[in-house]
Amino acid sequence: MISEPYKIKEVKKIGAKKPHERWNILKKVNFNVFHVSSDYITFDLVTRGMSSWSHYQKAAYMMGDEAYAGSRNYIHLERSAREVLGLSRIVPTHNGIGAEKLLATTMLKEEQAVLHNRGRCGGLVPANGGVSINVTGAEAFSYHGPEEFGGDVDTKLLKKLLDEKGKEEIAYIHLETCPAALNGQPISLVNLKEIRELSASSSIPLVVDISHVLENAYWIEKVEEGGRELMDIVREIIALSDVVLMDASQDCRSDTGGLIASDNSDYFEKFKNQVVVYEGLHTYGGMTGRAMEVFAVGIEEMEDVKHVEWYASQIGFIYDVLKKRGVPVYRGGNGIALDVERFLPHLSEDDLPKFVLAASLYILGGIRGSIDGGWEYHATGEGRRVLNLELPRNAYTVNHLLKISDVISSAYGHREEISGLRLLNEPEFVDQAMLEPEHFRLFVSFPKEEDWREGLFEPYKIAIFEPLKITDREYRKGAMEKAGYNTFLLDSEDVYIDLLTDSGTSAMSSFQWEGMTNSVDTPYSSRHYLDLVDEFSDILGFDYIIPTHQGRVAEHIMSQTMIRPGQIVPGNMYFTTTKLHQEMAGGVFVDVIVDEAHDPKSDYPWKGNIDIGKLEAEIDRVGPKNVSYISFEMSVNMAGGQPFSMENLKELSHLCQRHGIPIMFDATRCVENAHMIKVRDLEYAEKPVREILREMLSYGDGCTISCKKDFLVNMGGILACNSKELADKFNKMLRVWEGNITNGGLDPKDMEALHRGLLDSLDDDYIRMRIEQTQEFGKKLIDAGIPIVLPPGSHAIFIDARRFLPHIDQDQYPAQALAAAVYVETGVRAMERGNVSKGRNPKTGENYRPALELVRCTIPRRVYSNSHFDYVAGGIKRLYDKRDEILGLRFTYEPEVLRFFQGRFEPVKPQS
Ligand code: P70
Repeated sequence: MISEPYKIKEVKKIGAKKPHERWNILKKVNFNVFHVSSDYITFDLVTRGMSSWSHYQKAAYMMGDEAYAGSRNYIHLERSAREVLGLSRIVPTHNGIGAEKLLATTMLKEEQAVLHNRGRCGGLVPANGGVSINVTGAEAFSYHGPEEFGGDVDTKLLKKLLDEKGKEEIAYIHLETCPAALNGQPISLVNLKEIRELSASSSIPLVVDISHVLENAYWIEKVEEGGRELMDIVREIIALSDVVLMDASQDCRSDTGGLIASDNSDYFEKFKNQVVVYEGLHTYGGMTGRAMEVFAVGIEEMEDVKHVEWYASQIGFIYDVLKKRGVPVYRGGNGIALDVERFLPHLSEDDLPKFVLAASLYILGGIRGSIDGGWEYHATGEGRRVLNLELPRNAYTVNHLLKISDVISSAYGHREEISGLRLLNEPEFVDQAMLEPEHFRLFVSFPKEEDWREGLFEPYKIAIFEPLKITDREYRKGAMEKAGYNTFLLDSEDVYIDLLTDSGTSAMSSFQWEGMTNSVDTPYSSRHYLDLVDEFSDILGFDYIIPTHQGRVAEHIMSQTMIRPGQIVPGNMYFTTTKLHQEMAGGVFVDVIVDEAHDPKSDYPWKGNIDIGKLEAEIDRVGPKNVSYISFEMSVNMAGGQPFSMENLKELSHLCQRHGIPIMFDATRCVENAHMIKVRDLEYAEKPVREILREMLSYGDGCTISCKKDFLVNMGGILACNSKELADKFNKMLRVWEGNITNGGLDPKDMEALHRGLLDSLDDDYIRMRIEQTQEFGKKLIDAGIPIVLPPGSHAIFIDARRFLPHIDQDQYPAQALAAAVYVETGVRAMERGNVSKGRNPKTGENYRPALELVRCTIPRRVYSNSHFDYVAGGIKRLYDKRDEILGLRFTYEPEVLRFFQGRFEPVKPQS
């Protein structure tokens, strides 16, 4: 699997600090990473409660009934455990420890032993007077790799102990699937079956912790049971156990929760009676109703095994990168482990190398490894040998993994300069340890600039994901036929990667959601409205900010207010809705964009510029009074997402000043244009995007914005200007056409999301990453020889269908045919922007046959990872290699207006 079986639905900011800042942060907490606040952590490599939820789980979180007894959520949890896992009798608990507590307090008597494969036991066995005995082979701590099943029990040793001690002295056998302390090394099915027999013949109960059962089943299928269904293996493991424990925060990706289950009615009765002592009632066990609901959905989603396959491939990816770079690393079921002894061989045990490595990775890259529990174990016991870096599920992208690998390999490259830490107190637990650098100096050298990959990573992690349906070619062929070869008519459910538009398709951030959750409802004035106006006015610099429900309404109001019938409206290439509203107001749109914009092969960097000569000629032709305003679009959509330059804008501003003509921007993609200026104009290289944007807008008189693009919301628009007289006119229309002047027809929640989306969009790291993603995707296509519009733009890549399919005449709609073929080949949805969109000349009835016959692959913000784009580029390349097979299309149904939305087609069979 090369790309995620999900898309990103909500993102959460991650800490971004510089190494020297992190050094100071770490010093304040006595060089113990456990105590660093998560705000300063970039990559928290611990799995418990750290995975991302599916959007169904997020919805479930809102559905807690919070009844004390017999809640609906418990009934749901009980049903999913039964139906998915075959567990007929469960007792819920507040987390994994809660489940183990019920086990230890009911099944363990003083001085009895617990035989286990857990690497390290928690404190519950000793706390209840028992002794834990590790029965894994000596091999377990040599960490070969998951295919070696390091979680296996030494069955000879087990048999010996069972025979010697018997059921008087042994309480139970406690196995973990992929024990975390053993770097998630799985246990084999063969071994499990042998243990089952031994435990049955000695009448000693077998307890299996299934928190990591999916990863475990993954390796069983790979090595022992090729071709078998993973869930079938999971259910077999469960059926082998007398008692099952589960921490909901692992395979089920919950934040909290757990359960204990047993078919044995005696055990079950004991758990049920004990749960009221320690956890809660047997129908909630210390979980909120909403936590049970999330857990229940998590169990159901275990059936979607492509997630565990993706998880394994992510771990494999990071492992392979590190291995190739010579770093001493092991691969486990739930992450990787670094071999401390080989990483820092020059340090002695007294130098506390494991803690030194943990602190170094934090300082160098904001990574926090997983170290908690008993101090002895990590400082002097088996645990001292490896530093586990667990990978949360569905939370990080390939860029994150590369960054993590870079930090680790950079630390490894400088390992000899790393010196030790020493202990200042006598801790019993890791969280108590206070450390300081030896020799009173920095114990790790800061990286030199050149040591770092230029590679970027998203300044956020995945908070919520949406699972995607993976379909095959045959299925998609049928779906495309059903949709009449028009990608607009596909069900989004049948689409794997949706590149139809970047409009309203962004993933919101938890920061945006936070504001929406605490919203007020009123159609009149609200803090959401007031904050929105303040923030936009401050950032854009316009005095009057008027919200609208989306962009085209702002265009309608501006056009109706500012255009006198017969006036011309010069602009840098048309946009459909903009031009439509200008014409409806009686204006005549005149395209004054530079010629390069119409040439897909030209790689001129400022294809969004206005040709000042052309414009002057127009002004001379009609006279300045007959020009209503200049309609100046940022990051010109139809030209391929092409920016204009600050120089061009300044020149335009001079010209318009002279003639008294207003400049009204379409600032829909203004942040992207500002970033392009930063990248392509040396004078602006060091300036924050926010400042560049402010300067750009200062040369104009007002703007319309479809906020559904750059401002990271799913709905919203803005109309802005500096003139009170104009604003009054805008508001007058707004009241009639949209809603109140205090909401423009927007839900207050959406205004709050917009206010916060504006702030999110001006994060320089984010916008750099966003545009780099588009550019990289463009480069991949260019390298594969695919003809695209040059240079790659900011919000989309446009494929030149004429050059892709030279054998198809434009009247057989090559761009339409190509968009359909891309879908069938890859499950990716793109949009036709060519002959079909342009329509027919009403006089002649002929198609316009425009110069640009394009397929637009538009990139939603914060939704897809670079892995997704590797997949898309690979698929388009495959299609390009068999492009001769693609047939032209003809209409079977052709609407009179905007035919691209509803039109239906069929392939034209070649004449033999
Ligand atoms: C797209 C979307 C919307 C848009 C725009 C610019 C530069 C204004 C608007 C309108 C949606 C779309 C619209 C018409 C045909 C196809 C697709 N562009 N200015 O996918 O804003 O949608 O909020 O009313 O790009 O490019 P709104």
